[in-house]
Amino acid sequence: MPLNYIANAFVPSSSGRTIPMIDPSDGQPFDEIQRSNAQDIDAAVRAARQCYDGVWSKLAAAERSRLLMRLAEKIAEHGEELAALEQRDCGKPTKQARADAIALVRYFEFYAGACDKLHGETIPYQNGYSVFTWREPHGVTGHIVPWNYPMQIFGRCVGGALAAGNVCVVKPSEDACLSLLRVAELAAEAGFPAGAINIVTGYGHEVGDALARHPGIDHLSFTGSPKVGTLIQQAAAERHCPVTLELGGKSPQIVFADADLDQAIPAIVNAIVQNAGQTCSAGSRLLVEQSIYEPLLERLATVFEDLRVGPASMDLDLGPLIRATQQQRVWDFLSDAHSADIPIVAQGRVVEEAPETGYYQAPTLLRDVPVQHRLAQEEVFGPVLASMAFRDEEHAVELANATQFGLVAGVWTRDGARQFRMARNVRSGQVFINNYGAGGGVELPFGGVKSSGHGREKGFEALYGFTVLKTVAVRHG
Ligand code: TXE
Repeated sequence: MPLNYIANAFVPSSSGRTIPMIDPSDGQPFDEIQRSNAQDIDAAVRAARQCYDGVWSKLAAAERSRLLMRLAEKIAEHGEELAALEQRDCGKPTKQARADAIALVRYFEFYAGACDKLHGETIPYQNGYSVFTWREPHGVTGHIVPWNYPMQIFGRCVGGALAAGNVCVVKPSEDACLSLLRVAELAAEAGFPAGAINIVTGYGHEVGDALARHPGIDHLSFTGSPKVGTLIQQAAAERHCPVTLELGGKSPQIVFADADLDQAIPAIVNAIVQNAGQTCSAGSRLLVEQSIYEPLLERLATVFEDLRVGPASMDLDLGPLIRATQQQRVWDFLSDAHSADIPIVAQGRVVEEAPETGYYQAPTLLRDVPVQHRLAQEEVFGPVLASMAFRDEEHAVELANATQFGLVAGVWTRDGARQFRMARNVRSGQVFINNYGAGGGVELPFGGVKSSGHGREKGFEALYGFTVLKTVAVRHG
């Protein structure tokens, strides 16, 4: 049975309680994890602090860099094993689970290279002074990770935090945490000192809340729902702890009449079916210029009808959703669509081999979704694409910006001037022109505006969030 990982050792929770792990492909329990409590979080924070004060803060940046690179190599050696763990936990098709393991390697490679390049500045000031800045780590950082991409989200937040000189306490999702417990063990094998990476499993309202409130945590990063993001921000505000929040989106794919549809169509489909639509950056709204609305929907319908959903191990276009409540959530959205007479253009198919007890959902293409309907406003987190037509560029921008979210936008047009205008006028953290997601590169800063959150992870930019700037002014003579 998987235990917590604190100070380079597997330890049971002091609660003596466990949570069953459910395989989304058949809805059956296959293991149990620790149902930890505030006491376990406290033990992890203490171990982290001891590591920071005793060893980690004294390491040269180049030494941290070597450790991160050794961990990247270990992850690469164990890529298949990690992918298999995450596949069972999350119900991911094999190719997705493998891609996530490769991304985790890339995060640690990238951040290994960044450790010794985090420079401060010198600032011209009055004669007789030397003024400069240092980028110092926060100390002990807390990370609350969701279930949709455990390895990738761990890589982007823990990789960045360690590179910037912090030590970490991680609370993975109660729905998917096995790969991360194994990565922590691999880190010890790579030479990470005890307490640098600690993992405590359990429910969000118990152990996640305890982590967010712990006075020994100097910075929090959270990826999850806007509702819980608000709770985390409130808990952190009580003690003025800095927070990075990534809270999902309702991201538009905006297709103009001059777009290269051969390029756009596979990207539009992939952006809503990848990971069964359970992706923060899913392209879940399709905005199409009126003159190509009907032909584009016709072509998309053909692709949707060919999509196949089934058990993770069959490696089809889509695996199951994570759990029964997520499946119910998607059904509720579709039932609301039905009540509002929103037409279904096309649906994929759940294969016969899929056990009835698994959490499957056929990908669904909807048309003429009214802009104020919840299907055009709220994150479904399932394979449901809501499409609507726009009149002109101004109308496209108005629709794109008409939600509380602002994470990603895809723009498809050959018109160079319009590409720049759209990039400027759409309110979101990322705009992708004639592509969607740019292959998910770890080098690209990522984060939201509006209710999609604040702060940036990924890329070099993340390191600024995982550090605090200290200004030093020296008066000579
Ligand atoms: O998220 P939660 P859920 C969105 C998506 C999804 C919805 C609900 O729309 O349908 O959220 O998913 C921990 N204090 N996203 O319920 O609850 C929890 O244990 C501290 C978008 O799974 O936000 C888990 O580790 N922590 C998203 C993490 O928060 C708490 C990814 C996320 O769980 C807590 C996931 C509390 N009170 C869901 N309650 C994205 N941006 O990619 C829960 N947690």
